[in-house]
Amino acid sequence: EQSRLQSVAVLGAPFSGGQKRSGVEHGPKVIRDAGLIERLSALDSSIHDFGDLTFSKIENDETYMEVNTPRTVGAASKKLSGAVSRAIGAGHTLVMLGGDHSLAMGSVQGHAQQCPDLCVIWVDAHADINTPMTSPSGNMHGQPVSFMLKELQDKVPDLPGFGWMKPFLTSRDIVYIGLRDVDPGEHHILKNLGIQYYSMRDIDRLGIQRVMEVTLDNLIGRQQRPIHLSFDIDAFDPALAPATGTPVNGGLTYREGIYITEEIHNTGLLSAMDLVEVNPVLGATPEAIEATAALAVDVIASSLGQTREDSSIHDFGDLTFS
Ligand code: HAR
Ligand code: MN
Ligand code: MN
Ligand code: MN
Repeated sequence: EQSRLQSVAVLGAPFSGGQKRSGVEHGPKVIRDAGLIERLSALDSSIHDFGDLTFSKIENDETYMEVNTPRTVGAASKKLSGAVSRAIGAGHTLVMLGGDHSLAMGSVQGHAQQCPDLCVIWVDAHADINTPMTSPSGNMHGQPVSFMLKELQDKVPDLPGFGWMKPFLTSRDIVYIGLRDVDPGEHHILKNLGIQYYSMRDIDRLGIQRVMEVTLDNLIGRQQRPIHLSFDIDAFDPALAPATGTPVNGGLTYREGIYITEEIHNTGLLSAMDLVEVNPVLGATPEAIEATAALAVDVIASSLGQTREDSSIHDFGDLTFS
């Protein structure tokens, strides 16, 4: 009997155009420097490092309907989408290293090109579901989900740079975990569309075990389908992940975060993931930067099968009973 080896593709997206704080484009480098590839190589899968995408500068990218740098963000996500679609099409499980969270438009859309029935688990302090009209900042990293949802089609204007992007997800295909900083317009959308979310308060009430049980039951209880995990490092408490652009107090503990990823791995359905918003420039000390990057590595390794119970596979053969 031949065991099928899972094949994992790692793709860096050094992009910061979805928000205003520079440094998040160095995320892929610091996550790799924290030993990502070595750690993944110890797992039962084959690792293909696809390196980093390069994004070209777009001149005169004026604000459009109060959205900042739409052409830059649109072009970056379009490029990422193509690369993700090719990697998934070639049979890999895809790991995207951001970069800011606007990139999820590209990664989820590219994934959906190959897997139209996918579902999304969005782990984040923020809902990232502002439309250009509800956004308080104009930053596109706070808006990616609104561009994906079919139900919001009429609420999202055609932006320059986004001709390639048509909504492909319904509000029943996504669940949020970790929310604690949701804008009024976002809250209105979540309630209106009946989108399922588990805030930090819900995790306090239910416990992370129950939250994952209900999340997975709702997304894959009736039909098995590919999972896209979009993990924003700011879901964690800032004490654990200080090097990020928009930290919010009261976040996930280490154990809650790792429990989420272990449960997702155990479904056997993880097809692609994003790890975004690691910004080394915003770490106060080298230790703060290293801790954030090491945490990102733990999240990815755990999503791909690293366990807290057994660090390696040992075949002890069979006992014999006389
Ligand atoms: N909701 C705010 C906005 O739209 C802040 C979004 C922030 N950031 C992220 N994404 N890191 O999760 O501007
Ligand atoms: Mn986010
Ligand atoms: Mn966030
Ligand atoms: Mn496994």
